[in-house]
Order: sequence, then structure tokens, then C-alpha cells
Amino acid sequence: MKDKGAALLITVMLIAAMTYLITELTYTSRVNISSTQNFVNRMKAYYLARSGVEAAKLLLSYDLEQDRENHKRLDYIAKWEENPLNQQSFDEVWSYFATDRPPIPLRDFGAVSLKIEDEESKINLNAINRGKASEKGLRDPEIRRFVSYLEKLGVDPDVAESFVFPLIDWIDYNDDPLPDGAESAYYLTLSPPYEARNSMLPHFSDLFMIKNSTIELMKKIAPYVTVYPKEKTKNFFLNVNTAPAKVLMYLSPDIDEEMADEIVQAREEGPFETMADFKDVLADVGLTEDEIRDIITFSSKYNLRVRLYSDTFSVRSTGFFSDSSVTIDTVLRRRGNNRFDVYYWSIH
Ligand SMILES: [Ca+2]
Ligand SMILES: [Ca+2]
Repeated sequence: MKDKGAALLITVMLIAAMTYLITELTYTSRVNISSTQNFVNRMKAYYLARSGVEAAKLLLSYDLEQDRENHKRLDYIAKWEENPLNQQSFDEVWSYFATDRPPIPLRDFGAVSLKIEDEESKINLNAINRGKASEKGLRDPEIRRFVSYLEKLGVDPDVAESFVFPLIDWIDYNDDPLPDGAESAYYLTLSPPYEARNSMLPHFSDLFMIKNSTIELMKKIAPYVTVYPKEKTKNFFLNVNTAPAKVLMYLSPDIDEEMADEIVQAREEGPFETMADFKDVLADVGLTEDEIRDIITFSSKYNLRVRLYSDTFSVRSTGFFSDSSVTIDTVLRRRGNNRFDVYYWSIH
């Protein structure tokens, strides 16, 4: 059965690739190839990149169907054999592409490289929009957690504290500045002038427009934060089955880097199948019952809740044909029945 699953997946990926290529080849056979060879090669690379995105969607859809059949939602990075066809189980097949893999050659048709990343393995900065910060300022526990986390990543405490309130103002829907914050009244004095976003961060690059953001700060946080999903919602989620150690430290000031590494090591034995599994490991690394309760209740009380699965993934797919290559970067939200919302789409 497992071999059948593997064969099916590979076939499906090839069909996805072929469908785009055939469409494209039919078109190019009708144009004057000799005068436009570079353009044609680039088109082929583009369609290969599109095929990669389609393949990623198929893998993510297949994974969700498996979870639903098993009545258990889980997403984690499975361990993979060198040759995925030797893999015993195709559980979490999308995660084969969660690490850097060489491009997949498609014989005379070029090659595709694919990377799938779980966006919910990172801290969603949009979750910090809570609208209560004005009363408590730095005494607000969520703000304290955020600032102390930035410090753990090596951000200067003054930089962290001076950035958090402008960040909240940038995202919150009103145009009234917090003490130490900044709203449109400030940004309109800049050259060129602009207004505060007053809405969810649509893209990481938005952070550069916020008062007191520095390149240094952005470099330090970039690998561990996300803005996806970005719609108005009560809850954002952090998948503790995929979050790297540097992100797990965000859960509590009581988790230092060494403990976070131990949590990741424990997870290598197999994913947390239940929240109880996760709590057991938190206890094993030395957290007290109270500290564990704090992590779980804190996360449910505030906006960024811990859970064991994900729905938002970024995909980078590059098509190679002759000496041309085209990359598509996209962020997709998995909705089931092969449906995806597209949060971001960029071709370069
Ligand atoms: Ca899964
Ligand atoms: Ca605002």
C-alpha cells in the first residue's frame, strides 16, 4: 500500500508538470522559435516553476486528506530516506521538501526545485495587535514576553522596547498613538510622507516602514517571524511540532536556549501527538507545573495559541530550462478539497 502511495504521488507530480509543459509546448510550436529562443526558454522555466507550485499543493492536499482519514491533525517534519521512494511511510510527504533538496530533473524537460516551509512554525507578528497595550504599556504580559524574546535573539533591550509600541500602533486599527508609539501624524512628517498601515502586516517588508525599525533588528528576527496568515482573526497559531528551538523560546521567559534545544531533540523521536505529549516534554526539560500551565493558558489567553498542526505554508519553486530559470514565491493557506487561498505571489 505504501509503495502504491509513493508511486501515486510521483505520478501525480509528473502529471502536474506535464500538463503545464504540454499546454506551453502547443503554444510555442506555433510561434517563431528562432527569433525568440530566450523568451521560449524563459517561458518553459516559468511553466516548470508553476508545475512545482501545483505539485506542492497536491502534496499538501494529500497530507490533509490523510490527516482527516486518521481523524488526527498533525504536521511535523518527518525523517526522510536519501531516496524518498525507499521511505516506509508517506506521512507528512510535503515535509520532504522542508529541507533544501537538489532540483528534480525531468529528463529533456529541464528541472524543478521546490521548498515548502511551514509559516506557522514562526511567530506571527500580527498576533501582537491586542488593543489593550495603552493601559499597561511595558507591564502588559504579552508585550513583556515579546520584548524579552527579542532580547533572547540578541536584540538590544533599548531597541526592542522602542520598537514594540510603534509596531502595535502600525497594526492596530485606530490612529491614536500609544505612549512611545507612532501613528500617521508622525509618518506624515517624513519625506516622503505616508500613513500608518492601521491593519494587519501584509508582508515582512512593511516592518521597514515602522518607526525605530533598524536593518540590524530585522536581520535578527527575520528567520523566526512571519505575517501569515494575515486576515482579521481572533487567534493565530504556533505549531510546536515544527517550530525551531529559537521560536520555542518565545513561549516563555522560563525557556532558555538549552531547554529549547532539548525540546527539539525530544521531538526528533517522533512528533507531539497530543498536547499532553508536549506538556510531558516541557516537564522533562525542567519546567515546573506552574510554568507549564502558564505556557498553555498564556497562549490560549493571548493571540498566539500553541497547536500541533498548520494550515499556512510558503512555497518557493524554481524552474530550470536550458540557461533560463524562473522562481515563484508564494504563500498558501490550505483549505481542504484542494482549495488554497493565495496570500502572496511573486515571480522573479
Ligand atoms: Ca499533516
Ligand atoms: Ca494604528
